[in-house]
Order: sequence, then structure tokens, then C-alpha cells
Amino acid sequence: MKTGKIQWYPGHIAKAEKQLNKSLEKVDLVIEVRDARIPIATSHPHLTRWIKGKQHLLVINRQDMIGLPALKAWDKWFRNEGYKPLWCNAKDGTGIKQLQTRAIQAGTKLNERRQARGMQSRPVRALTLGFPNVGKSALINRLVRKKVVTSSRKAGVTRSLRWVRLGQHLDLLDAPGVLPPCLDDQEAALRLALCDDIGQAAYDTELVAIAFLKMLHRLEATKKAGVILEVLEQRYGLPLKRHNIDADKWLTKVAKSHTSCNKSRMAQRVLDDFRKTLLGHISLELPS
Ligand SMILES: Nc1nc2c(ncn2[C@@H]2O[C@H](COP(=O)(O)OP(=O)(O)O)[C@@H](O)[C@H]2O)c(=O)[nH]1
Ligand SMILES: [Mg+2]
Repeated sequence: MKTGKIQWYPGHIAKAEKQLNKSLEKVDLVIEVRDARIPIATSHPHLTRWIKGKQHLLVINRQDMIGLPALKAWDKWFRNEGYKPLWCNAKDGTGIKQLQTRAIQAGTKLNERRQARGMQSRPVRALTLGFPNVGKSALINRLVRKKVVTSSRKAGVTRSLRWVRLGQHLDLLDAPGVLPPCLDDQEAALRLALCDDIGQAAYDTELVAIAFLKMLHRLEATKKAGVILEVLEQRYGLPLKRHNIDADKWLTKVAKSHTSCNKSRMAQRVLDDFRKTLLGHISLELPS
């Protein structure tokens, strides 16, 4: 797949990782957040090191953006791997109650241990950890039921660490997103770009949109016969032929009717439409 090399590790992400390493010393519980559309691409290679000696909760957020069959398949896969994933939608609050309960349970465990050693109880200190834009800030705002931290559509908005108290039981830290310094797996990097987890400066919008269209074609070949391509045809008024696919040509043609021949703007529109789920509930990864 030709997208040019996708690489993004700006200074503020490097700084975030340093801050994170420091904050982890004070934390009892790591709430790891992943994106339901790409639960593998949003797993960080350093995670095992970061959760060592701490309790770990796996949240798979943006559950509203994928279909139920994919959610069920992933849930089974994760359980087989020994996880008990919490499926959340930080936008409407689905799963938040369970998340709160599980975090408080972690606190109970912690305080039992503290009391056994003659120490006083204290709120459990938890940190949300994950790639940029997976919904960490939105989850915290949902948990505390008000807008205490900034949540935004673009990657890299949360830049500093901030503690937030939830009731008497939980202290939460909203950390900025982290990313691997090197995106070795370029297929995964493409999926991160599509889900807006890496900054736009890291890639060529047109090439990424074309790669996305080809990816849809491949996804469509394996399941959901025709559905995704039909949605595309209806939305933009031009069939993306099943055989002899030429995504580049297709993009040029639809740009004629939608963006006054501006292909780059058309590419942007296709990506935006995907990100707003206007093309349907599309899982970019499925369990093998
Ligand atoms: N549809 C949907 N959007 C979400 C969900 N969680 C977060 N968002 C949106 O995704 C964007 C990024 O969220 P944010 O909390 O800033 O991500 P962070 O970078 O991980 O802190 C915001 O516009 C949120 O409203 C979700 O579960 N479903
Ligand atoms: Mg944030």
C-alpha cells in the first residue's frame, strides 16, 4: 500500500511520555483506553511495562462506531486472551457506570492491603492511558459528570496532566495521548491516521484516502457483501466498481461533482465522513 511513510512523534508526545513515566509512580490503577475501530493498532508496545505492579482496566471506547457482530467477536477474542474489556461510549455515557464500579473495586482492594499494613485508607489513584483521540478526556468528563478536562476532535489537545477527584473514592489523572516513537507497522499507522490518532501533518490526505478506499474494498470482499460500497455509491453518486477497482480514478471523478475538481478536498471529505460514521459502522480491524 503506497501512502508514503507515515511517521508522527512530535515534541509534545515525547514530553507526554516523560510526564507519564513520572506520574505512573503515584498511580495504583491504569485505565487503558483503546479505540473499538482499531483495538490492536491502539495498543501501546510499552503497556506491559507501564502496568507492572498496578491494577489494569481495559476500556474499549467508541463502541458506538462499530457494528454489534464486530463488538461481539472482539469481546470473545479479548476474553480468550484473559482480559475483561469494558465497552464504552464516552459520548452518550454507555459503560461509564461499570467503569466507575470497577475503578472503585480497585480502590477497595488497594485499601484492604493498606489497612493490613496499618496504613490509612485513601482514594484510588487512576490514570487514563492511551493513544491520542481515543476518548480519554471524554471518559473522564463522563465519569465526573461535568466538563473538567478538554476533549476535542483533533489529536494532541490534552497537553498537560491534571488530577480530578471523583467522590471520595477516586482520583483521576487525564494524561495526554502517547504513541510509539516509531510506527514500524505501516498498515497500523494507516489505520491510526484514518481514526485521527496521529496528526494530519504526518501523512498525505489523498494517498491515505485512496488507501482507505482500497481497504474498504478488501473489507467488503470478506464480509457484509456490498454494503459499504453501496453506501459509498449512494453518498457520492459514483460506483466504486467491484472488480478492476481504481480508487484514484474514482476520487478524481467524484471530486469533479463534489469539490470543484479539488481532489485533496474530496479526500478530506471522505475521511471526515468515515470519522463521523457517515459511511456506516466500519471496523478497520477484526480478530483473526
Ligand atoms: N462517537 C464517539 N465519539 C467519541 C467517543 N469518545 C470520545 N469521542 C469524541 O472523540 C473526540 C476525542 O475525544 P477526547 O476525549 O478529546 O480524546 P483524548 O485525546 O483521548 O482525550 C471528541 O470529539 C469526543 O467527543 C465515543 O465513545 N463515541
Ligand atoms: Mg485528552
